[in-house]
Amino acid sequence: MAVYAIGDVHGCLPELKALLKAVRFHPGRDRLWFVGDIFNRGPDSLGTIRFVRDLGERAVTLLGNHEVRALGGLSGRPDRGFARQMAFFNDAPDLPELYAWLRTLPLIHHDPELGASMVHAGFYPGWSREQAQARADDLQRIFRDDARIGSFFATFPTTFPESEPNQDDESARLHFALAVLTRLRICHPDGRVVWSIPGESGGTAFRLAADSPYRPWYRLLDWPEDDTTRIIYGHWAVAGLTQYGRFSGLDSGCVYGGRLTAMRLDHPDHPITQVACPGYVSPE
Ligand SMILES: [Mn+2]
Repeated sequence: MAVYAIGDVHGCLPELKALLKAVRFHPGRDRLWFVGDIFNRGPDSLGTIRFVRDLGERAVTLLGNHEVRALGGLSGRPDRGFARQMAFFNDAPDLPELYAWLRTLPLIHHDPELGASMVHAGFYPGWSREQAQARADDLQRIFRDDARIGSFFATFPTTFPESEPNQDDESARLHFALAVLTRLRICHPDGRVVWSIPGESGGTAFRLAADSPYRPWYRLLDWPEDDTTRIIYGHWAVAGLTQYGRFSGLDSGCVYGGRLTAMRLDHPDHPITQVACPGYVSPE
């Protein structure tokens, strides 16, 4: 059995199929880990969601910020981005099934046997592994609960604090946690989150200069009990394929004309596999 982690697909179904062919993915034997953001921006979002969903137990798929935006929109709080970018959902006769599937997806996947963990964007440096997992579990319970998902997104803010809100504001804590797990890229050296840099456009930006006062989140994470666990993340297309110690950033900008990346997890020395993409959209 081979296990492959795959970077942000963003609706690039032809490239995903080419990548699976390149690694000789065997559906009866192998497993896939998707780092999130499987749809939006690329040429076949609905096809990609259905393809990945139909892999069933052969794939683990995380919620990325695009899946989260879809959950907000489909649960009754379409923001501008949802209305502008995700009209394809209106054309889906199987929308109820797709929405139901999206609501089951986790925010963190950890496999102790394989010695690997995956998150879409990153972990807040102030959390232990257990604290990160507890918040992800709380969020997943909300998304699966018909009575709670609507109000969670109805009160979802557009800006977030630099540090985790204190314990008596449960809703603010979970909003912050969701933003961190699906959007984090950089922090102040003391671990406070930097959500935007003045003068930079945000979104896909954050190409950190060598003399930047900020740090990528993974350079601040100190989980000594897990120093052998590899951590797989996506979301940072501008940084491209990144290897920093035990951290692997797999968003290599497929939909922007970069590549789609597969990393074999059960054989750490196995070379990375990539397929090129023609570039369906320009970075924002
Ligand atoms: Mn993302």
